[in-house]
Amino acid sequence: MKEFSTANIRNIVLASHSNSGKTMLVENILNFTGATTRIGKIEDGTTVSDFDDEEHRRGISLFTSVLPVVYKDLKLNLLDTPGYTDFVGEVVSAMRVADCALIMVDSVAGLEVGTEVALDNAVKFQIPQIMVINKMDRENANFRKALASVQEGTDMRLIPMQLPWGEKADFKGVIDLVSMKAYKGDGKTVVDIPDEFKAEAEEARTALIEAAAEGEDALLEKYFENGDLTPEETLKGLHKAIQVSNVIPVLVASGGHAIGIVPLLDALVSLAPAPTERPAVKGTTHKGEVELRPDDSGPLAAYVWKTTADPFVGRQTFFRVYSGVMSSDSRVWNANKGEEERLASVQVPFGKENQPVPVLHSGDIGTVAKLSVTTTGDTLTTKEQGIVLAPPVFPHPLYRVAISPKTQSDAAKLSQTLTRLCEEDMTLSWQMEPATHQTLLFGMGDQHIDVAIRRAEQKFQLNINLLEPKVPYEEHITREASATYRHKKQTGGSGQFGEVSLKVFPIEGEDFTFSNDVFGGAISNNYMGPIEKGVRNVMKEGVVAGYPVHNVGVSVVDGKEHPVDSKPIAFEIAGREAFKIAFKDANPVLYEPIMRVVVMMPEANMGDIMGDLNTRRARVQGMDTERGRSTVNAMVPLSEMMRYTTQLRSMTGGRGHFTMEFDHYDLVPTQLAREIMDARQKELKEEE
Ligand SMILES: Nc1nc2c(ncn2[C@@H]2O[C@H](COP(=O)(O)OP(=O)(O)OP(=O)(O)O)[C@@H](O)[C@H]2O)c(=O)[nH]1
Ligand SMILES: [Mg+2]
Repeated sequence: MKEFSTANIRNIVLASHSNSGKTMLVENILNFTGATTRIGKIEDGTTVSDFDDEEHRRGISLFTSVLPVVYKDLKLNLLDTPGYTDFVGEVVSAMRVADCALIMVDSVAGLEVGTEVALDNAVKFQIPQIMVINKMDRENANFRKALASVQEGTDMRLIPMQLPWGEKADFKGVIDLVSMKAYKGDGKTVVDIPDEFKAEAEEARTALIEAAAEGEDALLEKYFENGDLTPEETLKGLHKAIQVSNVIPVLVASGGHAIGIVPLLDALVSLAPAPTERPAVKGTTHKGEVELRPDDSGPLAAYVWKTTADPFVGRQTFFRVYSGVMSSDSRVWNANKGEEERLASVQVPFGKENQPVPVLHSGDIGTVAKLSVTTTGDTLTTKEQGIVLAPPVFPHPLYRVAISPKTQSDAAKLSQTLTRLCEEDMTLSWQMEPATHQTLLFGMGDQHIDVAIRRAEQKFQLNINLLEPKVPYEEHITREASATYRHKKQTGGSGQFGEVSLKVFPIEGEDFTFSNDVFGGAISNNYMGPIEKGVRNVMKEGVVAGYPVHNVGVSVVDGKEHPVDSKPIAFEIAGREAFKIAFKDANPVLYEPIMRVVVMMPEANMGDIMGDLNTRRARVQGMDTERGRSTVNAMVPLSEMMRYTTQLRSMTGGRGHFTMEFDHYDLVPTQLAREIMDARQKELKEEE
């Protein structure tokens, strides 16, 4: 690929609800511009963008692909994101580095949850937007209806820049409201607007010109004077308007059938801002804040927005240059890690391929292979400058599963593989839960987890079983109790003897205290260590429900020893058993983690959500409704929230979201605690 300088680069993210046709639009654009010689299909797993086996298996995009398209001397870096909710992390990371968003809408479905997510993210990242009503060839396609439904769901102003030339099976092409011409099929053939569309086109053009005039004061003045703008002025105005106002120009296409490709590409070229037109980017250095402009002569600052780990291909690091240039065969400084990285060759990504180039200019997106310490969110810069660019805020993964390695060899590579998988994906995380001895994997939903597990299997040969995650309950006691236990084994050989009397009592503020309160030396001091060890071991495993013991004081009050048979192990066992008996007698209870939960949903779902929260033992602490969106704050036990991700999605048609963080531990209601304890005792019996 030839070299493109900053002014000739456009970074455009494609975002929408799943299935709106992003990947197929890109596929057809690639073919139309001569980048490929054949058009792949989703169903056959042959598109350039969806190259991963898992994407083929599922027939949807799972990862963002970078597809540069050369058109009219510009390089359009198209970032094809997945629309399926679980993979929203990919959308967030792509939006972080894009200068413009192409929001796609299915002409039959109209506004969908994924449309809202795409629009919300574009607004959050403050990138100008262009919309396409796509799949206009579909049975039941309805441009006006789709447009109206999206308009209902957003404060942005949707202004058609094109109209469909026919609909459904009769969709022939696109009527362009700037040139006031009709583009047939892919758009290479341009004709006059057919008579029956003329009136509609004139009317729509007026609205478009008005919106364009808002882009610049000079244009607005001219529009007031003449009542019109030239096509050049209209494009110039729209180009500005999408950057400074809340206008979204709306295009029309049938990407999968290559209808409307030329007018769409033309619109992208005229409307999408160059990197130089975007506001300066803020970075931090040890000297303070710096403002970066996409300028080759500026200090190097390249933000790493994506990493892929593959044991065969090696690690691929995707970056966007915000200032300076990235050159092959050079050294850069990873300011986050404080280490130097050697770049062999910088590359231009094209789906799964990478083409080495000597240099990538400011504003461009590229990859580099086999960096050693760099991970997503890092900044590559020079040691002198040490610039750091902030990563975006990713949604918290709240869907949890427990996993266990299938074999010994899987166990050996478990933590390393999980760490690598989580490095690739900022919405995936893992941790060991000491209270339940489980390895937990957190993701955005069941599909996300499923993909991660399959990747672990296929890429890293790590085989894992899925388990139900356990709630990290705690065992506490509520009153004082005492017990004596004698451990005695004196038949044949060397014997064992130890007797311990101890007292347990609830304490606050501290997890555990242990004191030697034996009078008159009934047992010698050096058996205290083993007794404490015995107690501590049971505390880890729990006594009544299999969960760790907390907030317990232990006082050893008496005991007996034998001049020959007493040894540390005997006292360890006696201490352990005495503790268990006393604990059971001290009215044990369970404590559970209580989460601070915030649920956000459309107002219409409020009643259902509140009703449902009630069944989850929630304590609602406040609610609020603003412009059709409601928010509920509540304290809810974690045990009731284990599958909330999926349940909330189904209650709200995917429009509900929630956040959740640990707040405190609280008492489990007696009946429920009884059930958990009984289940554990049954399990222990079965193990015997
Ligand atoms: N009728 C019609 N079908 C289309 C068109 N474009 C794509 N499709 C089909 O719609 C389905 C989804 O297309 P994709 O391109 O994978 O949609 P996407 O937006 O990339 O979906 P995600 O990757 O899940 O976000 C596939 O079966 C396509 O063949 C179109 O213009 N018209
Ligand atoms: Mg796709």
